[in-house]
Amino acid sequence: MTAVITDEKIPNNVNLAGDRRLQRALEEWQPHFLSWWQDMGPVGFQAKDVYLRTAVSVEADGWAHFDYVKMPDYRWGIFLEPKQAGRVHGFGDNQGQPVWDEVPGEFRNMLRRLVVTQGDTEPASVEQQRHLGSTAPSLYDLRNLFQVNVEEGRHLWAMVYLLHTYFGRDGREEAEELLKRRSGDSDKPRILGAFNEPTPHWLSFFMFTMFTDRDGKYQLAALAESGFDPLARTCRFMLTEEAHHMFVGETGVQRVVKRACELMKQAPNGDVRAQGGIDLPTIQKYLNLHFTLSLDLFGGEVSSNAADAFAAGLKGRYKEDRYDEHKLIGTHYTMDVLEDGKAVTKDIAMRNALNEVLRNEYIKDCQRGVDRWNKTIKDEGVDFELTLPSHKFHRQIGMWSTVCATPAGELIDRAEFEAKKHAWLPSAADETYIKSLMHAVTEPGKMASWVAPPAKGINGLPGEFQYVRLGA
Ligand code: BYC
Repeated sequence: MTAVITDEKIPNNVNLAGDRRLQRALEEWQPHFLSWWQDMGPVGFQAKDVYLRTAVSVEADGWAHFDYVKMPDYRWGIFLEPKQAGRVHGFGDNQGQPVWDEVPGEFRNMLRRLVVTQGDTEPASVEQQRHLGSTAPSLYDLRNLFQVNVEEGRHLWAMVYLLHTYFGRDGREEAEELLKRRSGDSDKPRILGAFNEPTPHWLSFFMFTMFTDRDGKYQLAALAESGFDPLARTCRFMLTEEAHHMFVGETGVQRVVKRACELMKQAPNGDVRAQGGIDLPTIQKYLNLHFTLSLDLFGGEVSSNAADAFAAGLKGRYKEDRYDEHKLIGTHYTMDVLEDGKAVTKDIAMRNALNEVLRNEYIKDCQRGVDRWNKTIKDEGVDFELTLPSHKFHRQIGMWSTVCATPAGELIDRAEFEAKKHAWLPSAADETYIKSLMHAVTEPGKMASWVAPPAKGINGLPGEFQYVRLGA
């Protein structure tokens, strides 16, 4: 069961060949996926050899194989973590009962909605990033972009496998719809807000992979607890790949921060922009933007959807087994809520507060990343600190979307927010400046002016390795 069959049309460890109907259905979906990839995937590099990692096993040691591959030939496959014998529901109303191998009828719609929402984000991010290849700051970064893109494509396969296998005709229809919606399209937008925002340049890409992919980590971890066992096993393996995406984001921003510090020290007046770098206050504005867009992805602060999904045993908390109590009846969460236009602290029934509980775990993880960036700044001998803005600042989903707040979390009126917002969020002029820096650097080992080289290469290879063969 756990061995991966790689010589089939669709590599898999789910014995696809043993279910001819399913195999046929997925083999019919495959050309639609490839046609979407050609139309909406990375622009301009489809015929190039890229040094990519491909999942070939679900074993922790040696699950990946690295080699040159042309992206349309990437072996997108279906991999589930091995089944744990005797696994039981870890939380919710059915805690202690055996997990489900089939979709429970009464929760079918809720489960399909979760799978479709998760699935929709994967192609959306590829669409958002499709133009970045032509301005990559190095071959190393170009390769990392494509690695992230092909793996988001595989994550789409993971959700489509669940839709085809467990949801019959409507699952197949949803799988087609996943290829029809388009990021940012006013007629057929992607489902969640942040996945309709543009990723117009590499600073956005690094912030996106730091903050938005990290939402992916927390949502996948919550679904990895699911009592619907195929979903749990699928998400567990997806998390293995997700770690590299957040690495790309965190180290990407860290390299921009390091370069800013180096340039501050080089010029007598410390003017980073005059030397083709991105100054720390501008980095702070993009941090503010992408962090808050990602906070929205956790949904409303008080949510009956979250309560229902937990009660049903479909979506748990981050690392559910760290908690002592798993039913959450009669317990409360103390949190900030908005009442008569004012922020007050209240006890909210725990099941209804679960989006906020997950968001707060996520915020702690983001803070750890920001602390590492601040260590870089300190090590460079520069006096500056990056900070995460308040969860009340610049929100578009949930209760804080109805008010305006400063990055420190003080509620202010809209006129004051509008007057000050470009001190806190990127302005059109910032955006023009950042875009003016974006030029492809294609000589192996060389970097654009605004970013420091990585500490090490991919898979133990040197920084000057030819990660993408542009001449090929
Ligand atoms: N934008 O009860 P509420 C990733 C809707 S990222 C637009 O407050 P709920 C990745 C909501 O659908 C992880 N609409 O929230 C990263 C509902 O609509 P309906 C993706 C939104 O339902 C980088 C209404 O508002 N995975 O993997 O508890 C690259 C009230 O909802 C938004 C998942 O999200 C929004 N931001 O929570 C690639 C996991 N937020 O039903 C990939 C699956 C809420 O009234 N999804 N709404 O029409 C979920 O668990 C939940 O759907 C959410 C929302 C956490 C998103």
